Amino acid sequence: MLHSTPIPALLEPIVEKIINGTRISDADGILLFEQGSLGLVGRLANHIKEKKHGDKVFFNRNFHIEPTNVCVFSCAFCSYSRLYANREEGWEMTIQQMVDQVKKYDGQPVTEVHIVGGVHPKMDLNFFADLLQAIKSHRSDIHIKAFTAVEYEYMFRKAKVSVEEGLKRLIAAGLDSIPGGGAEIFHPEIREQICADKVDADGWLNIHETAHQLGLHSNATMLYGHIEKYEHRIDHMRRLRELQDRTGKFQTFIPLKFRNKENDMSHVGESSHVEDMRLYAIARIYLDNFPHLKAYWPMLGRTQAQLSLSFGVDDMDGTIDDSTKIYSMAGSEEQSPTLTTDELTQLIRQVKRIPVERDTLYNEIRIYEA
Ligand code: V47
Ligand code: SF4
Repeated sequence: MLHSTPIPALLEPIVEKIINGTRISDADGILLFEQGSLGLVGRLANHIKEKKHGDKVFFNRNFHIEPTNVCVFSCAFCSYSRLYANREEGWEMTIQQMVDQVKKYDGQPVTEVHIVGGVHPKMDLNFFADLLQAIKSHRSDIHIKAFTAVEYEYMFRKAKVSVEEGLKRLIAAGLDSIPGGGAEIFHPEIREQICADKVDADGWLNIHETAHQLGLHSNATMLYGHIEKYEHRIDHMRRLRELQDRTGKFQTFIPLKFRNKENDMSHVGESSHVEDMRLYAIARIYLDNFPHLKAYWPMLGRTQAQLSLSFGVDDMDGTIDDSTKIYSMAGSEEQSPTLTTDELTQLIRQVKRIPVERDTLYNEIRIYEA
């Protein structure tokens, strides 16, 4: 596979490990970030991706609901939230308004609703349990992937319930799985500078571990390309890899490229396209126990997401409609993040991959012609 490529002597033992399917160490991961060329890490990641999924690239049909952009927290990278004090600039939806959004998809073959928003002090555990129940009573077959660990930590603390109790209550109301947001960068050196006041690494990981123990699957993200160093990325992925060794219930790792418009970190430059692809590739190599790696095209841009399919990515999220505002507000080139299924499958076919529509749990719904 790699015989025609000259490999720097320092990286030879790491390449050997990867080809033999042996886990790489943290030091190996850092060395790949420091010394691995785009061509080398890309080919290695592609080798792993093809071993796991062949030429398949997954996507799902989903839509977003964002209950509010009012937030009690003040993450420096966030272009989306409006502090509670300034909430005249924000929106707050009622349960009825959100059920009406679900109704817009009546008769359409969407399989998932992704619910995520700011942390509004008045939207509590009861409100969200009622919301989930109302959605399920209208459409019982839809998979509800809802709320980040940040929202849960606040919701459960306010309701004075344990993580286990809170999650059980929401599962009874209709919760099916948990999205990967709020992870940002776990290492306190960085977390304290970019999102000091919200749930910390242990809290985030504990919520996901408890969810896994209760039978839910979840995803994990990493906000990269700002002030973090390579060792912080590896530290972040190590914590996820360790938890995954214990539970096996993470489905997808989703690197989120930091976008710098209209937030308190606008002075920080954005990562280059080459660095984005190297990150995807090294994540695919390091996270050997994660089944899937997702390129979230509304944040990355659709052409970059298409390119990432040669760097270890096997999932392109969904055909999201324009109800999500987080990314356009942060300066992504995707100002109206909508892709029809035809457009998405076309992007996948153009790079000689096979589009596969999946549900949230990666059951295959339809394999398209190559
Ligand atoms: O946690 C906020 C990120 C996340 C910016 O699980 C930013 O399937 C870049 O987690 N630049 C929320 N990123 C979204 C999220 C997600 C998205 C898609 C799919 C899934 C899934 C999860 O958005 C936040 C934060 O990391 N974010 N601001 C910004 N300026
Ligand atoms: Fe609030 Fe989430 Fe924005 Fe942080 S990233 S300020 S928690 S909406």
